[in-house]
Amino acid sequence: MYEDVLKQKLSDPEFLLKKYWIVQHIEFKLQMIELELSAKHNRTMIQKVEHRIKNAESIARKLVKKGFKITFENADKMLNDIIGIRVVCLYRDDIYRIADLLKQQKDFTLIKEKDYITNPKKSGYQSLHLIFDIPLVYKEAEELQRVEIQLRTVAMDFWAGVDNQICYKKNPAKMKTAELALKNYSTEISKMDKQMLELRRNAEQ
Ligand code: 0O2
Repeated sequence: MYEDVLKQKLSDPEFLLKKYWIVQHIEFKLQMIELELSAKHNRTMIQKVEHRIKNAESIARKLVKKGFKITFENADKMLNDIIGIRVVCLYRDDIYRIADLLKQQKDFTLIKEKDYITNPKKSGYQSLHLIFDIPLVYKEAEELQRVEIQLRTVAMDFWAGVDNQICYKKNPAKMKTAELALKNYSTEISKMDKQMLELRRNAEQ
């Protein structure tokens, strides 16, 4: 019942258009960032950019998990990641270069930063999460849109993709062996990311 109302409001064309407007705005900023950084460092920085607008089922699940009633108002106010953007690059240091330039954007207000690279989650998940408020201006009106940008290396992205299919949000009782293996692979991936970075730095000398 609640979910039907939520679904209906989330599929409203004006609601969706505003979300995609912001996605495009961020993607253009990322293209500018790529231009600036690739010119400066003489190599490609951003390997891949993905976006998704969170669907009604996922929103409802997250609201319940956070202890909120399943309403459109709660979804809009309480969740940071209805608009999600993922930026994937080759090296750990590039993540922070891109993040710094995102934080310098005059129209982006940083709400929260979660560095799961320096402090990986218990699962082994690694990424840098930046949560921004970004204004959307139409005629006289200005409204803020909340966005989560996840930045990670190709290796971290590979790990998160496998974890997503096998463990994340799955029945914990059945997951013990896979969880343990993934936790170990997360440490291996972190080592490999550091070795790849070293390789690049040596090649640059
Ligand atoms: P989906 O389906 O990817 O959208 P916040 O309210 O911002 O303080 P939040 O969003 O509750 O905190 O938590 P968190 O832990 O920062 O997670 C945000 C997102 O990171 C998740 O969104 C996932 O996309 C990703 N993530 C976090 N932990 C893991 C993990 O252990 N494994 C994988 N594969 N991804 C993870 P959603 O909404 O949970 O999922």
